Amino acid sequence: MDARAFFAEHGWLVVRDALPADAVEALVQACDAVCPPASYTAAEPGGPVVERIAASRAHPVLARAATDPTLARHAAEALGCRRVQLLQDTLLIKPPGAGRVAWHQDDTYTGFLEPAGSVSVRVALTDCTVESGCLHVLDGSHRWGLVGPLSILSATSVTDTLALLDGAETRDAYKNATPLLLRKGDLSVHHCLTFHGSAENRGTTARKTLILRLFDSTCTLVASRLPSPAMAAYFPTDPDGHLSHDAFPVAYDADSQELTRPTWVAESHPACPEGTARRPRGSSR
Ligand SMILES: O=C(O)CCC(=O)C(=O)O
Repeated sequence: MDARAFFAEHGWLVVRDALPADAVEALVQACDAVCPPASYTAAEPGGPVVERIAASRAHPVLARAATDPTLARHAAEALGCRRVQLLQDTLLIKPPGAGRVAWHQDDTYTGFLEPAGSVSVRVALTDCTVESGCLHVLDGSHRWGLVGPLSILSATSVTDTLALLDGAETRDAYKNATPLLLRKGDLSVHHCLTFHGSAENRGTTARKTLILRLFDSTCTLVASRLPSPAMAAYFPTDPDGHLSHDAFPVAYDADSQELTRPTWVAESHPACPEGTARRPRGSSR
């Protein structure tokens, strides 16, 4: 089964060895420069997950990776579209002891795009095991539609929307949770309607992940779903409602992209430690 067919059926996929080893090392160094390990080694049990939103603004290697076509191509293939744009990039670090990320669908937070045509591409910067609190997905849940209300640009924490299903349905769903076991350098892709969450890191080392949220360029903005008309200024569109390429850069275009080895490998890595966000206990967004 090819990647597109697998994704259409399951709502997630895994790509092994998605990047060359030196590219992965460059990302790890960039991650550690932006979020120095000394700043999060002492998490108490159930403590916060560290999240640095828009880390690409803090480091050139992360900036290049955020729109790297060799990564974004997996989003386009999964979605079955020609072109994808970057919505957001995030570094997520789960130090030893850090707590769970509640079951949710990303569309709860990104549902200002219509149709629901975005994915998260998650690059493993460390091995991701059950012990280190890897992501779990509910296979096929992207076909359930959105569960619960939208919570766009207003949420301070991730709400467990799986709990909104009928009790028996929720219990059955948990039984089918699939752990996405990744080795360093692998990546996973999940659909914005796929239920996912992660458990506490019971290991002794931090789990580090680079997350790129990418959307099909044919999606349009539903400005009425933004919290206020003023917010539309942050989501410039063309006359047809497609988000602008200046604000949301094209990361992969099947019609114009030549795939090459990532150009950001082996660059210098200046430290830029300020502004690290922490998810409160139970996770936030
Ligand atoms: O990696 C995790 O633990 C959670 C990630 C997540 O919620 C997401 O990628 O949307």
